[in-house]
Amino acid sequence: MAQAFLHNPSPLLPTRSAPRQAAWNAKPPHLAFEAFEGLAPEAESAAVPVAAQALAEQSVFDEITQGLLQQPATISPKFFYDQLGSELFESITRLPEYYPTRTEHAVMQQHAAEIAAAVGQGRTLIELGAGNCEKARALCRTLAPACFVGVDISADFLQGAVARMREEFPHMDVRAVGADMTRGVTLPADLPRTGRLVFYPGSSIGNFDPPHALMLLEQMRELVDGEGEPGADGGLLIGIDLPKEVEVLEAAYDDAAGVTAAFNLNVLTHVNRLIGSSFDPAQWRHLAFFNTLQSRIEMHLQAMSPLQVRWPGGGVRDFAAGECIHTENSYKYTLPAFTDLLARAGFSRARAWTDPRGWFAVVHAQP
Ligand code: AVJ
Repeated sequence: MAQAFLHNPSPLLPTRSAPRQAAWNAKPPHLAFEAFEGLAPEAESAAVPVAAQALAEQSVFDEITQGLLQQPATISPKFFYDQLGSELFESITRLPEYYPTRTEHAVMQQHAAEIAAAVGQGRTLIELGAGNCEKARALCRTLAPACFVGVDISADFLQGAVARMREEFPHMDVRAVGADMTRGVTLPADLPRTGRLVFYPGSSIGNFDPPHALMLLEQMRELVDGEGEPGADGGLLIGIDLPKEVEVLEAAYDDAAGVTAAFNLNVLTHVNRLIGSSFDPAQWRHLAFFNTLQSRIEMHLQAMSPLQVRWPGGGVRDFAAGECIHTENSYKYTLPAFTDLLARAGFSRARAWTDPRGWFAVVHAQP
């Protein structure tokens, strides 16, 4: 069964022991094979009950209000994606400054034949954070999977996208799962356990700090292992945004047209709807910068004057002028750092494709 992770109180224990044979690099750098060995002794993965799939209202209220009371205040980036937020994110992906989506697309196009050969045909394709399913649509044309499962926190947005997938691929078994990945994904019980390909594009893994990214990758490894099915022969295809010039990174998260600012500020409107709080987005401004030490873009909302935010049940938070709410991290991993994380999550084989500038990588990993 899928495990809950962000709420897992136990230490992050690697769950794999047996080192696999390394497949050494015999390709030019932009087609690099990454190889690694098993790193850790056998350890029991902590058994945590599967969390409810639906966004339980009480837990959303608790999660958001706890974040607002922290020092500094935080709002999880998963709350960006209401209907408008999902649409604003779609607009971001078309901005001239926002290179990740189109670079990932170019990498997938450029190396389509090799990627298809590596991952295999007729699979059960499971896309996490599927959104508009645009990337899966392109992948389905080359991979002809037997089954497609779109998983996204924005269930309504996903329904429309999945309906369009059914139209384009009438012979494919198409499913939609509305789920908050950070609480564990429960797939339909009748889903094949062998030949699964988990697809996690867009460098969304970068939204999690490395310990949480490790837990997510472990959960993905569980899913591709067919949740314990012997000979499951599964894989993971994942997009990774790589470190690059700070100017390029910062422009991508602070575009001239202000779409990213609108996207960031929209989280306040969404939070007002979710918990009944009193945020006035006009009192806040968008901040984005690269934190070099942590190799991450940080997005914040900064109060432009002293203000107070209230919510039902007597909740209140005062903000001084200039005080910030931290809304997002977007980690940029080097390929060696990321393949190390994959290895610790139990993926012993990985192969990466990148663009000529080395801005973005698509990685195929197998247990
Ligand atoms: C969807 C997490 C990949 O971090 O680049 C885009 C979200 N935030 N602009 C990213 C985002 C601001 C995006 N991910």
